[in-house]
Amino acid sequence: MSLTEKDKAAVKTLWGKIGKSADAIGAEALARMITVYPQTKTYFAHWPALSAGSAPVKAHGKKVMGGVALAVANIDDLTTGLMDLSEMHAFQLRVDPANFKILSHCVHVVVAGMFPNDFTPEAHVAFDKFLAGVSLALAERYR
Ligand code: HNI
Repeated sequence: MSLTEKDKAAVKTLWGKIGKSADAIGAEALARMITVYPQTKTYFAHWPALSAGSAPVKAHGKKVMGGVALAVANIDDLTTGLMDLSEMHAFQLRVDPANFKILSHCVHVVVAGMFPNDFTPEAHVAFDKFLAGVSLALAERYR
């Protein structure tokens, strides 16, 4: 399942197109996640507002996509690059790693909707492998 050099290049090309919209992508993906998979809301119960477009949803969407940007920068070694984030999700936040797949799916849906021309089948498969790799790296410290 590891990314080939071709996959890495495709992810970087896609990120070159979508990266500047990362905040909007993150906010929309997070809003979708809590709407479509309401069980994920338990992790954000301490926020004052949990609706789409609310300030915390926007702020957190931006943070999450900052994590994705970090992953793009560390695409050759996701495990090491995301170790601190994995540590935080495992021990402080205690997020069930099954949720990484759910959020990845929401990010896909949003990118496909916002960038239909850039989200070619080739970009899609590379991005899918990449986000699966990100999820695996984030799960590293759970074991
Ligand atoms: Ni996640 C905080 C990145 C998936 C719940 N998360 C962060 C931060 C980053 C981040 C970056 C901020 C860290 C810091 O404060 O230094 N999260 C990511 C990435 C993914 C992801 C890259 C997957 C692609 N996180 C998830 C999922 C959930 C989740 C799927 C729960 C369903 N994350 C959290 C929570 C916080 C968090 C909760 C703390 C938020 C807060 O401010 O209270």
